[in-house]
Amino acid sequence: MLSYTEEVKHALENNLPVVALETTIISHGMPYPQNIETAKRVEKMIRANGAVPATIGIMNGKIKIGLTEQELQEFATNPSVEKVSRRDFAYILATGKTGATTVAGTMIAAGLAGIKVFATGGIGGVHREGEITWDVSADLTELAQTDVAVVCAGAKSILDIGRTLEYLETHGVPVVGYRCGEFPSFYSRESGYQVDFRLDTPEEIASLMQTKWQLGLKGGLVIANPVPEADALDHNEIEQVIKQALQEAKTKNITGKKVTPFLLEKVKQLTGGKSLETNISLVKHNAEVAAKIAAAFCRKHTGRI
Ligand code: PSU
Ligand code: MN
Repeated sequence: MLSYTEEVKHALENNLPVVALETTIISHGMPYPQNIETAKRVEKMIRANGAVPATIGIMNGKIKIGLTEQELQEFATNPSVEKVSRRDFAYILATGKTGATTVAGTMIAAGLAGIKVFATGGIGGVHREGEITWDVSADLTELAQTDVAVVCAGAKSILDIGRTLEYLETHGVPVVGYRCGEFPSFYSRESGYQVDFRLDTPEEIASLMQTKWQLGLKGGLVIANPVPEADALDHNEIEQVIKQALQEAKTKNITGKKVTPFLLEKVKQLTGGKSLETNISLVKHNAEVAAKIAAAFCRKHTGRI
């Protein structure tokens, strides 16, 4: 069921560093043409930092590990591409539909392919008022069970960050700050919450990953990498925008898997596109850091240190 591009196949067979990338961010997280431009630039960034990019999605009954340019284009432009989390995975695969994988969906595929590092924008989490709606992203339960390190810019404050971190603690998922002590909130470098552990080098992160998995402690790690200072948005300003977006989602009765894409699009509109620039910048930065971590993990793993 797994289908690899030549480049990814060669890298995996030769124990070279590989970084997984998701497709939901392309199909449901950004508008065209910025989505395809970003997808290509992110792949380039990973290659420039010594790793091979593997963008993951589902097509024609196959789990694609690595996409051709034409396939990337399909994810970027076809509005009928489904959003695939753990719940949807088998259905989309079995029916031959095209599915863009979320953080959870991409972790499942990366886990099957033996890819240990994954770069994304932000992880899903416990939504605000989640104690009433029970809207908790399957990204969190996936992090609890699948052995992949997820490099992200934290979680958006469309979520309840405090409860998201509590959930991760309960499930034994380490939240590591890469060169930061505060957990970032995607558009801004602040959230008011601390990370569990701060580490300052890719080598230290690779050591933590290796030790965790050698101990048989199943599950992922969150590697929080704040958006570059120059592209960060003001925390208070974005908070106002998010409140407005959440209000509109409530009025329009948006529920289930539509919630996150709806809020992302609203925030983009309300910031006049500024949030999209920030989004692109942080994804590229995450790709760079993920490539360095993948390279360090490979060196450790193969004893080439
Ligand atoms: N957060 C972002 N951008 C995104 C997503 C989250 O800042 O594109 C996407 C990711 O694919 C993530 C998914 O895994 O949304 C979470 O969706 P849900 O809350 O429905 O689990
Ligand atoms: Mn949800």
